[in-house]
Amino acid sequence: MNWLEEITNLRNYVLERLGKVQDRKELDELKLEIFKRKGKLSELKKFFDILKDEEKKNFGLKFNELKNELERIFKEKERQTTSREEKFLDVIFSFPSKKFYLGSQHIISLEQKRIIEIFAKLGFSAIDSPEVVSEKDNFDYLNIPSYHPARDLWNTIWIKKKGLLLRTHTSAYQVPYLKNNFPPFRVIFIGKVFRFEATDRRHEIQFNQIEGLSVVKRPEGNLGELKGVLKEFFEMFFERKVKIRLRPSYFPFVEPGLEVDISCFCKNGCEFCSFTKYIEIAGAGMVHPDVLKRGKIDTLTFQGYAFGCGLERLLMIKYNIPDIRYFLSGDLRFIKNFS
Ligand code: FA5
Repeated sequence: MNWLEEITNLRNYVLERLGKVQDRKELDELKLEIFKRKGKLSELKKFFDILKDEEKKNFGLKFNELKNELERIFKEKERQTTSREEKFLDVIFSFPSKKFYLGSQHIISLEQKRIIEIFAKLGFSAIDSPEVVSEKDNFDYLNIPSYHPARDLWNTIWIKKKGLLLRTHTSAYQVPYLKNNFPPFRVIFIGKVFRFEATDRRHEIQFNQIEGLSVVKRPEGNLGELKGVLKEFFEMFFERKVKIRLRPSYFPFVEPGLEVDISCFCKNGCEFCSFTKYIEIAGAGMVHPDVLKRGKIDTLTFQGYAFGCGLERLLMIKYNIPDIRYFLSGDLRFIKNFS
C-alpha cells in the first residue's frame, strides 16, 4: 500500500468512527487511539524512513494536512460534547441551592381585606371606586365650588385633560354612587387618594382612605348609629377596647360635620397623641341634604351619614409605625414584618 492510500484510509477511518461516537468517554478513547505516541497517526511516520527524498516532501505536506484537520475535527467534537456533559458534571451537588423568595401581599392589601371583612360583619358592602375623577364629583357636587376656600384643604393633583383629577378623597364617589343606587344601602369605598403636599412622618402624597356611606329610612341611620358603627369597627380593627370622641368640625358635604378621635394606647400621653391621650382618626357627619339631592335621593324619607379615615394612620397606631413614608418605600426590611 502506498503512503497516499494509507493517509486517505486513516482519514476515512477517523471520520467514520467519529460519526458513531456517543459520548465524551468514547471520544477520548478514539482521540487516544489516533494521537498517542504509538497511535495510528504516528504509525504513518514510518514513511519518513522508507521514502526517497523527493517523495518525503510531498508525504510531509499531506501528513501535516491530515494531522491539522484531525486536530480541528476533534476540537469541534469536544466542544459539542462538553456543552452537554461537562455542564452536568459542573454541578456540585453539595452546594446550597439558589435562594428563592416567595412574594407576598403588601401590608396595605392585607389590611384592606381585613377591613372589608370587618365592615361586612357590620352590614356594609365594599364597592370599587375610580381613582381618576371629575372636578365635579370631587368638589362641586360636594358643596365645594371653585371659589370655595375649603378647596385649599385638598391640595389637588390635576390631570392635563380639563376637568379631571386624581381624587383627593374617597368622598368623590359619594354622588356617583347615590345617583346610581336606590336606598337603603350601607357601603364602603376603600382605595388610594392623592394630595399634592409636602411629606413628613404623618403625611404622604398618596395614601388610602376608607369611606363609609349609609343612607336609610329616617329616623334610622343617625349620628348615634354612626358612633356605634365606628366604635365597633375600631374595636374589631385594633382588637381592644376603644373610646370614641366626636368633636364638631367642618366639611362642606356633611351637616353637622365631625372630627372623630379615638383613645390613645398610651396611659399618660405619648408623641402619637401629642400628649392629649386622643388621636384624630377620621372625618364624619350626616350627609348634607344638597349632596343627597344631587344623588336624586328623597331627603324627606331618607337620611345618611358618611365617614372617611386614613388607612395608613390606622396602621401606624396599630403596629407602632413611626413614619408613614415606610409604606411606599419598597424597603423589604419593613414589608417583610407583615407578610
Ligand atoms: C377627608 O378627606 C374627608 N373626605 C373625610 C370625610 C368623609 C369627612 C366623609 C366627612 C364625611 P381629611 O382631609 O381630614 O378628610 O382626611 C381624612 C383622613 O385621611 C384624615 O383623618 C387622615 O387620617 C387621613 N389623611 C389626610 N391627609 C393625609 C396625608 N397627607 N397622609 C396620610 N393620611 C392623611
